[in-house]
Amino acid sequence: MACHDQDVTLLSFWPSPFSMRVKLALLLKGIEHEDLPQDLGNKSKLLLESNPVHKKVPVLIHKGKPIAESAIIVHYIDEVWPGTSPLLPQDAFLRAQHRFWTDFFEKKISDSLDRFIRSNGAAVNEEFIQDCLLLEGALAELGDEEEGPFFGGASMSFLDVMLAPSAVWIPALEQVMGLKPTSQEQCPRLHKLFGAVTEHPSAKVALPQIEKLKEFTQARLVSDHHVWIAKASP
Ligand SMILES: N[C@@H](CCC(=O)N[C@@H](CS)C(=O)NCC(=O)O)C(=O)O
Repeated sequence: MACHDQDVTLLSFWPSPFSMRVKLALLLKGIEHEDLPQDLGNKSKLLLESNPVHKKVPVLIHKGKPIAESAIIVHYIDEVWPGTSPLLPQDAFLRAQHRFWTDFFEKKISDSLDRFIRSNGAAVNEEFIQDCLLLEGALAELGDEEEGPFFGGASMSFLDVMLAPSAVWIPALEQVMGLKPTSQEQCPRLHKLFGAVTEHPSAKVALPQIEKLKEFTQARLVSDHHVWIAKASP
């Protein structure tokens, strides 16, 4: 059931994987919100005032108070609107595992993808493959395959929300820039998870179509790959 009158605004940018995470968490929780797409090439006063430290999206403004950084925002959403099934596990050890693998994803996998893009597809991605294999191991250990494809089993958990944008970004980078991701044989569970993400009703709304991301990536490559994120408009 949707939560109304919550006074929630999301400052976002549609290709941003970090914005996608927050949008997905809001949709999973049924939280009514206003989405204000931002022009990152010409940052609004609202964005600069709401995130004066990093000046980046996403920012969630709840009752006039801004919160920045996607993982912190999703955590906040889960605390304020726990609902019947919180995104973070009840068990403290499992919660720590979700934070650990989120941190791992940011520092290793997300960083590899970023370097790949910034080097115009030239960076060797053997490290990326090894890191995906480690994540596959974590999914085999933490996610109950009989319950469902996600780290959270049948439903998306915190870590699934953190990883979800990769379900559209990795294929887009593969098809436009020649990224070589892991095969289905190497990472069967991750492939299943990303497949389930693309089929999930909330993710279908929160994440853009792969085709749209491909067009975005292609256009940025043609203009200037060094500033391709900053120059884009929604
Ligand atoms: N660690 C941040 C990363 C946010 C981020 O990098 N946002 C990008 C869009 S994908 C941005 O706003 N870039 C504008 C800029 O760097 O000036 C998070 O998790 O929210």
